[in-house]
Amino acid sequence: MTALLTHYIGGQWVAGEGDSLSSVSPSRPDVVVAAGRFATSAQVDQAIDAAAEAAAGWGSLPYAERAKVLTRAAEILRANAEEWGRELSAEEGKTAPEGIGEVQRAAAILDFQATEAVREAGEIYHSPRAGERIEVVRKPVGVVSMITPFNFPIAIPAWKAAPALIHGNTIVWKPAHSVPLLAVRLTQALDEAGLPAGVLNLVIAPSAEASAMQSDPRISALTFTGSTRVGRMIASRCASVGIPVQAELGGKNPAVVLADADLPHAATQVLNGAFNSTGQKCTATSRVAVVREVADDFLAELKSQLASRVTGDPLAEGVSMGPMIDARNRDEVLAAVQKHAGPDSTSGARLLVGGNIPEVVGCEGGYFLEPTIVEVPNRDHYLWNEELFAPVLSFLVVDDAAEAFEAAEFGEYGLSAAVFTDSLAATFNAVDRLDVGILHVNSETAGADPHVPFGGAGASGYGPKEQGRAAREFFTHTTTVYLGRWPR
Ligand code: UN1
Repeated sequence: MTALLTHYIGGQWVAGEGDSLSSVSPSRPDVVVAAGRFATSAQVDQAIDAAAEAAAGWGSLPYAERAKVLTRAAEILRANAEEWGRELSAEEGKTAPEGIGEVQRAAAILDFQATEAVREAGEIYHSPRAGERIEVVRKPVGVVSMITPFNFPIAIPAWKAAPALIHGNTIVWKPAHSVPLLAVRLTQALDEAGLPAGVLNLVIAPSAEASAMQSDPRISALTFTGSTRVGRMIASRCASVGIPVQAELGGKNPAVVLADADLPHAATQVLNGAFNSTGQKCTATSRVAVVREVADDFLAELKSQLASRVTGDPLAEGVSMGPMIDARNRDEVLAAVQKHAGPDSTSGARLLVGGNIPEVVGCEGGYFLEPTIVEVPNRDHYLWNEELFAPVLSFLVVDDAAEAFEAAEFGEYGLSAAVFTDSLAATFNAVDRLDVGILHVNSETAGADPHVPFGGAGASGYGPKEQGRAAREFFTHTTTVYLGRWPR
């Protein structure tokens, strides 16, 4: 049954007044998962009005009151995790366990941010002057624009909205319109949990109609997750009108497999990192550097484990990988793999595994791509450096650990990296050498716990980190108060 897409403005569910809008299942493109009409620029403006009006009231509530709303919303998410997780899977294409897990993850994020109510609120410093102390207090920034991607349609919005809300800000939110249904579900949970009118406003709008979210003088901050290209465009627009931006951007995340690694374990982790969520994570493992000594054994291990992974209908039992998000992305990736590693390529790369559109019975026409592994000849190769956002893993054989770390460091991105080793020295070397936001020792590059900072270095990020307590850097500003004694 097709779900209804509506917008949530000033505490009311309203129909869009723009063009018609629908999302289809990427595994069965003839199935419409959700439909409605886009919001217009006038509706986006109403949403900004509502958020601006609600800001003072929400921002002056005690943290404990705001925390109650988050905790209740988390309970609602948990109660609906199975149903909404399956909707997520149908609309986005990740497997049902991944979809259900993501709804539960959103709940855990809301629960964690609610704990801000019982943590320290600021800092007190000594003063060099007698009778004075200096206090640093935190305040909400005001109205936050939130622009979120298709690939984590509820977890990423939760990790942006929960800290924005607990710290007293109000929100105007534009989700990716290819996967909008879970945005409606998260908003529904917050609405049922008692969020006051205007505090969060959801508008599913085309980018052009929502441009005021990047320029309106009532917007105090903008948080974005998506590609480096779009993130930088948004950041430059916002900079011209003084809106601070936090942006989580691309990645080309390496795994390094050293000679002392536990190869079966490393292979499982690398496959999880590369192919879970169809490789469509900014944290996905998209390249692996393996030292020559163990390269053949490691590749054999990857192939043998891959043989038992099933690509297919993401809602079916036992399937480990669903389709990509749309035909265009899938076809572009296929073309890039053919061009740079196909039989006619002279680049020295070769296809080791996959590289085709699989047949999936019952899901004919779905946007599937086989899990693909490509051997590249050196770290300068296109497929070692270009983020494809797809189930494609580049495989590079290196002489030793030093060369592996150099290859892992290579390029503009710096989101996440993984190192597989039993050696403390190699581990410390990785910590010192790899300029990344997240480093996994003996685990896959993807994943993010709600209580610790998340974000990348280099072209992978812009502005403060997300999640954990790091989130309050972006969603609050500070007032430094010199508290002097009354002179008498
Ligand atoms: C994860 O690794 O579980 O867009 C989360 C992304 C990241 C989130 C990754 N911002 O893929």
